[in-house]
Amino acid sequence: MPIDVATGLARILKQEGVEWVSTFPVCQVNNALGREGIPMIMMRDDRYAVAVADAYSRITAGTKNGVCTFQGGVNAAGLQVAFAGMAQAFEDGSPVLCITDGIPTGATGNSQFDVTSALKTVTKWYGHVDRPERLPEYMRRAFTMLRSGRPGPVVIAIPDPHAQYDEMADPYIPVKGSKYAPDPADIAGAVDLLLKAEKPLIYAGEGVIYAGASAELKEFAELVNAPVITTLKAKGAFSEDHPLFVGVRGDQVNHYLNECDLLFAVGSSLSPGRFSHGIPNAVNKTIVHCTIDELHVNKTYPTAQAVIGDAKFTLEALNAEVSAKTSGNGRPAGDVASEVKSVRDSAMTKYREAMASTEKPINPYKVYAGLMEVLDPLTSFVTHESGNTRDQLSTVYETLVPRGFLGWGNVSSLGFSFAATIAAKQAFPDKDCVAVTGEAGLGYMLGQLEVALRQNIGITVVHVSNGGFAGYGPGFWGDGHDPFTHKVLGYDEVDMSRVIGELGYHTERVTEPSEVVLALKRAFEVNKSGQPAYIEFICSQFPIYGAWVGR
Ligand SMILES: Cc1ncc(C[n+]2csc(CCOP(=O)(O)OP(=O)(O)O)c2C)c(N)n1
Ligand SMILES: [Mg+2]
Repeated sequence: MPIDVATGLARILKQEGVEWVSTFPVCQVNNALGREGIPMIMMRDDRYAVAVADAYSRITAGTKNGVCTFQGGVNAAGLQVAFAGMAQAFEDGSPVLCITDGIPTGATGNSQFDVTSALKTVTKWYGHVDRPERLPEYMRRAFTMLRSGRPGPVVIAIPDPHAQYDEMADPYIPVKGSKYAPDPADIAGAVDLLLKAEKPLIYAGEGVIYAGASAELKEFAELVNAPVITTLKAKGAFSEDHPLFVGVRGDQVNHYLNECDLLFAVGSSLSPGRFSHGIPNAVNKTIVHCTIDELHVNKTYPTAQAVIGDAKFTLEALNAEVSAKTSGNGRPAGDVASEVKSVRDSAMTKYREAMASTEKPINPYKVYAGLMEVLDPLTSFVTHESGNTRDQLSTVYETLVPRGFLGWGNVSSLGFSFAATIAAKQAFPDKDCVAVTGEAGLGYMLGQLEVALRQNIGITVVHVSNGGFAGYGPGFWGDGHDPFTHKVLGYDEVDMSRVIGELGYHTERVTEPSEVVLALKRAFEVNKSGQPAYIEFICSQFPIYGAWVGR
């Protein structure tokens, strides 16, 4: 049967279980998606089209693949804006499928922006479907890349959506991703080092979440009786009410990163970046590095023992090896958990005080305490923005399950939280989904707010409204680091709750600390009927949070 490429693509997406696609027009395959009955969530710009699909892939830990479409080809305006979203997905390793128009044969080389070379810098794989009959082959390869190895974005470019091919010549069969288990000799080496160590520390990364290995991580931590820290992106990989959980950041994390003699990393690239820890005094520590990709082994620090493979297979093998070498007893218990508790309690004291604050303007930690009081950690989704909401929530917000909180950003591109809550509501329609933002993130998402109304997506945007970029300008914390660029019109000049209320959101402007919990409850109540909410909390600038540990 002859079929056009765009229709073939739509059918393949359905075969692969794709339930919806995020987009910003025009992309030449969109009409076929519509005709084939694939719902489209139309965002209001191309970066957000990518970001929603990207977030969906993250939130579902790659068990589903977010898919987006945007304009490309000879008029690559959409693609140039979408580029920012792809760069972010590539930076954070998100398995999102991006579909765009390809440059037709005979039209290459006419524009200044070189699509092919640009896309190769932000993708795991770039597939330009140069002949219509190659569509099934390219889609098989795309889904193989999305579901195997280190996650990352994949682009499919379609130069001619109307070109015909024979659908039955190479019938499409959905592909399965593959995982690999580590070398048993590396597992033995890792466990030998671990059992020799006096103060091991487990450093868990997002690979644990992608591998669905939280249960295996818990078993491992308990068996070897070692404290656990998680990266920002892995927040929730290890239940934060567990007695061996140290934290994501803050003085207690500093304490353990400094005093450990062996750092046992699982599912992390161990890259010291802007929003992650360095390993202090690394030359005097033993580093065991369990990762899916050799790219990260021996990066920055010498790796004493690398273990390359899927985090779940790795942890299963580690658990078996530790049990075998310790007659099933694991490492002796000692008083690790009680030490974790006391180090953690003393580090958390100042934040717990801020969470109980009754001062006005409202202390931002009071808002986070309200979220923790109102939300059920098992049936809610919270995410941060770039700025203090990231730094503060990742210091104090207690997460009990993977993706109960989405931490994001090796570098964190402002505005992503709105995309993340839109995606979260698709992944978990029954969960309360909340984005917590400051002024800057809100500015990015303003143009997108209409989407939640149009699509009846009942999410809540919590705005920590403090009139500027906190800590950038002067205050009780000192001079600030960007004193020339920190002020925006604040709550005294603009009432954002009225602005956004006019759009049709349920909005409130909260000045009283005693109203925090009640306002949040009202927001989550209206969300149930599909109405989005925006709550503006009039807050102080309070740039206090747990630090990242330096090298
Ligand atoms: C795309 C992008 N550009 C620039 C930045 C740098 N940046 C990070 S946070 C921030 C300002 C945050 O201020 P606000 O949103 O008011 O949050 P607050 O810290 O005051 O709660 C800026 C400019 C960024 N993270 N992402
Ligand atoms: Mg602010």
